[in-house]
Amino acid sequence: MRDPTPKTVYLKDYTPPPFIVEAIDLDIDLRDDHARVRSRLAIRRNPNMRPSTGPLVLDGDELALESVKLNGRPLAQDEYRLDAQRLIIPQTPDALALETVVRIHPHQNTQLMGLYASKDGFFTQCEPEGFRRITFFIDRPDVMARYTTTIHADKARYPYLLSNGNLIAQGDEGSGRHWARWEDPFPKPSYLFAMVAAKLDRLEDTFITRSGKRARLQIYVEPGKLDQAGFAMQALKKAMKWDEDVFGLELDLDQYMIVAVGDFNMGAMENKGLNIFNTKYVLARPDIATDLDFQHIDRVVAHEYFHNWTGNRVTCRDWFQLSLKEGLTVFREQEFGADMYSRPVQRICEVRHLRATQFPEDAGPMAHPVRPQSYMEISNFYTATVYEKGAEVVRMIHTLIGKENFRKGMDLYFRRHDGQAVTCDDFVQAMQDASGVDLTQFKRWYDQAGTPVLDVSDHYDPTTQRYTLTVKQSCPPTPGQPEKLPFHIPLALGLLDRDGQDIPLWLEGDDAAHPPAGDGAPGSTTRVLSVTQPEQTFTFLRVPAKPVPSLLRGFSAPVHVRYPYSDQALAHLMAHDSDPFNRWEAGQRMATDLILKGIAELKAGRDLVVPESFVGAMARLLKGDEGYGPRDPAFAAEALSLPDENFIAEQMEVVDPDAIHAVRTRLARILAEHLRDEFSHAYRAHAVPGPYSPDAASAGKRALRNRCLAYLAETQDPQALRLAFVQFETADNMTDAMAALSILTHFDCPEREQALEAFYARWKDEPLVVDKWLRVQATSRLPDTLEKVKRLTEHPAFSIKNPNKVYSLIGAFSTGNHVRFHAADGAGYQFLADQVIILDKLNPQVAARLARAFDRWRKFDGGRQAHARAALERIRDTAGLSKDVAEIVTKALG
Ligand code: 0A1
Ligand code: ZN
Repeated sequence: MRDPTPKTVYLKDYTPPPFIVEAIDLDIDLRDDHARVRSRLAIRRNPNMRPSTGPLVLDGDELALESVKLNGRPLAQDEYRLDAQRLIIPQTPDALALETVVRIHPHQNTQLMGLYASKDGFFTQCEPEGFRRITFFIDRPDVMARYTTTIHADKARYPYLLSNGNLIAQGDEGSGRHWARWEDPFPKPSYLFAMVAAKLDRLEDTFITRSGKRARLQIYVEPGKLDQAGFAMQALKKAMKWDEDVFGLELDLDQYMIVAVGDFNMGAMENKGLNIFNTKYVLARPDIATDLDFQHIDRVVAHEYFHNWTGNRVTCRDWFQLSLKEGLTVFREQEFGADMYSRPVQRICEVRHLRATQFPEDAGPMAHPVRPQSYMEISNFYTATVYEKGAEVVRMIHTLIGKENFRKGMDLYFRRHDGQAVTCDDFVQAMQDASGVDLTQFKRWYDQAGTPVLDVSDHYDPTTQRYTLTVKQSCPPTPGQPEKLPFHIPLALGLLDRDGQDIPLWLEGDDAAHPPAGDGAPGSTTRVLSVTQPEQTFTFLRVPAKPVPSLLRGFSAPVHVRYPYSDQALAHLMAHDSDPFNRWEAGQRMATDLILKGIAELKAGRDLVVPESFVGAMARLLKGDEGYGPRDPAFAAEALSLPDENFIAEQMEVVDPDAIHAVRTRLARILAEHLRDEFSHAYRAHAVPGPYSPDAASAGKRALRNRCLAYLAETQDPQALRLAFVQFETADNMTDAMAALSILTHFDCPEREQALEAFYARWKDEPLVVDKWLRVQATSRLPDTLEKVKRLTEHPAFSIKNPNKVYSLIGAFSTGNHVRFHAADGAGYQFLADQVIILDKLNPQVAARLARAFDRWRKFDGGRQAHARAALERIRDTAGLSKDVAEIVTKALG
């Protein structure tokens, strides 16, 4: 675990493996305080690498080697070398059978990588480099082997013994123990290996694939929680059907298992046929899970299922290609989400998330391309850039070549690469070959970091009725990349006339006979411009009057757009744009401008001025066009949400967290006071009758209603707080209870403590609900929040060994409570440093994730910078620091 000199690994140094493993026969014997792992590997020199004479090098981490045999003969100590990370055998034949026996200690495995013990049994996590913590192996994704796995364990304590593929034999073996043998018919990289030995309850179902194959579906959960597994099972079946319908992709297994575990570093893992999930993305019941939790379960179950093709059947050649599977799978998950829920609202939430996580990452010390060029610790690169920006890159290909060509490209990709470990270039090549669209310049998105900026200006000539847009692109420098070449950016846009109608778009140079693949046809009202030059002009013909441009419709590229919109133009877009994303975007721009102006005013000692146009636009959102009530409450809820404090911070040269907080809160209060009647009317009008259902329409109403409640509370009128408390007490579902509770936690009122206490008393035995209780306190805006958070680290509800608890309390405080984490006295930074140092000894991966909260420290004033630097240096100088955390803090300080 401790690596004294963390080395940097470079993409340019990639070479194919000198040896490959064709088959592995694993035998895992689980005992009370250790496990004994025997592995038999069928190895041969890589035929593509001849002539080759190098040693055989196997990866291993925290393995106690008991014996090693080559072709059946025990090796003498001078026939191999062992160091902290490797087993090296200098002399080997070209083909060999290697048998090793090692001891490991799953109960002491607090990293949760490899094989570890949790409450109900034993579980594994091998991506990216955990398999080497189970046995010696060539632990890289381009080494694909056939697995046979035998597990032995106590029968009463661990009745289920599971691994990848099919159960081929099982039996009892005396002393109350039993065994089971699994065989996976598909060769796979080691990161997709999984095993479970546990006492669990099982939910079963079947799915008939479109070619008529019957598959067994199983979800395993903690005993007693079967009533929380049903929604995930439905999600799985929806995802299976969707992948058949949309991509023609069928399940290739007889049995598909999902196992939920409470101790897990990430969300979930796509191990072949045996997904292992964080309980957070499986367990749900209306009284314990919110609408958003249900939605996340739908999406994460789908994401892992989609990996069976994009990730497992076609995998990554090396970890630099991680976005090959993650960007593509997130894109597929997003499309699934759009088809299951409201497409515009899903898109809004995705972009909000991208801007909150990926844009700051791309502007900070950890900025890296979608395909990174180097890393110290690969676990640090499961990032918003690889996942979310990677999905945007796939989406841009979809936009540029069009839906049909994209499908052809996917088909070609599988035809060419099924069963292989490939690169992002192979994916783009398939898309290019299937569509005939040249993607050479487009590929820069994979190699250049940073968020491009589009500076747009326009000119209208009434005499010729020509409207000209000038688009300049630039991209700020990022670590190691001072200069950028121009990107190929799909810029979707429309033009609105004075009545808010879309104008048909005729571009100068249109070739009606050969319209570009992904573009709307000439004369359509949304066109996709290919921006490829540093500066480019586009001229629209037959434009009857000066239009308002609706730029970057649907957020067609992950860029910043700068255009000098007037307030009237934004109000016009908010009211009329046929693109719902841009209707939302216009409101967010208006609110952001207003808050930034308000911050300047505050510094000059003046109060915030809220123009009537803004209040009016918000009122219209609440009332809708026809009578009372918006047409789409879910959309209205999003459009009524003010931009987050983090987002506003990113727009400032030097961040002033106190001013941001003061002005944003003031704006909310002014709106609440002006629109009190509208909010209370909408609150009452959107009550959802009947039994709870997490469907999109009901969830949308609840979202709007709870947004109204939050505004009403901003008035600090005791009646409004009372209303929140009544909702908290009477809610029959977690969405409404949690919304009310989180509102109350921001106000120093008696209801706050009463509600928090009642909530804990009721839910202290449901770990996922306790997580919510911790999170809601960690994100309170009250000034004493840090003190409360510190006290909560001592509370029996908290455990630093459980990642969900750590993310809910410490993570939520440091990334979800901008004003309190960035307190001027540096107390927030000191607290986080303390926690990172403690956690690094137990779980470096999670510690490194927490440390990312320091990323943007250089954007703050000198005083805060000094505190942050001291905290980072203290972490850096800690003896025995993991390379995970070392990479984050050295880059932050660098
Ligand atoms: N491949 C998983 C993500 C994942 C990565 C690492 C993990 O453990 C450290 C766990 C899961 C996914 O994209 O769903
Ligand atoms: Zn994934």
